[in-house]
Amino acid sequence: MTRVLVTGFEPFGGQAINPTALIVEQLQTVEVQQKMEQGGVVLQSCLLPVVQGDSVKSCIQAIEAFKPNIVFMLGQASGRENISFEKVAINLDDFRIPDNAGNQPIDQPVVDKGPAAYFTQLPIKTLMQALKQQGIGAEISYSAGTFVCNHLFYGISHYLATQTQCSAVCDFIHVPLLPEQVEAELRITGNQSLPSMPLDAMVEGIVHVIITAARFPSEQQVSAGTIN
Ligand code: PCA
Repeated sequence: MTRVLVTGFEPFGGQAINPTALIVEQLQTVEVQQKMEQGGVVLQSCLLPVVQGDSVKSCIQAIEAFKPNIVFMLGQASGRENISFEKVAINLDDFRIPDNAGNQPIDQPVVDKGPAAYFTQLPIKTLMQALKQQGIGAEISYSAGTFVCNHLFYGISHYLATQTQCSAVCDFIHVPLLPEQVEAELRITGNQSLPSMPLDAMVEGIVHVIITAARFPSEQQVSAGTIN
């Protein structure tokens, strides 16, 4: 059995909901748990605060208690159209808005004297193709931003690379807004016509990603490069 930990985030930035909190809730249903069992997966999920430092600490606690083989961290990315697999975590906090505890670091490292970046060890192009074959929009992203999602991705990548008790691999996955968030986001940010994805598609996609990743497939040699 492959042990998979999935994390979601609380709402932030003036939104009342975060799709990843709802996804994490849906992953706990009996129906999903049965699919996981059939797919050879022991799944645990938890919710993290959108807070510098605390998000990483809570996730490390969950890792140490559950001892996963794979960690998927989920976050909301307003403006993204597809489920996006993050390739790279950078050692930089440069928060556009304060986090949920009021922290707003500017140009600070996530980890003092840590390496500039970590690449995910998971075969994310294979995972992307698996989603596309299901008819779910998916892409590779080469920037997780410089807010709490990147902070968590970098913090956990660094933790897994530097400790010896747990040999898990991790990735960060950004999801679009839910349709019901688009109007609120327009009010909050003034951004018009933001793309969205229904919750059912997100849950179906994340379930498929977990079961595919648990087979530890090899990476596909396809280009997913972008110029932006
Ligand atoms: N998205 C934010 C932090 C929490 C979340 O869901 C981000 O992309 O950094």
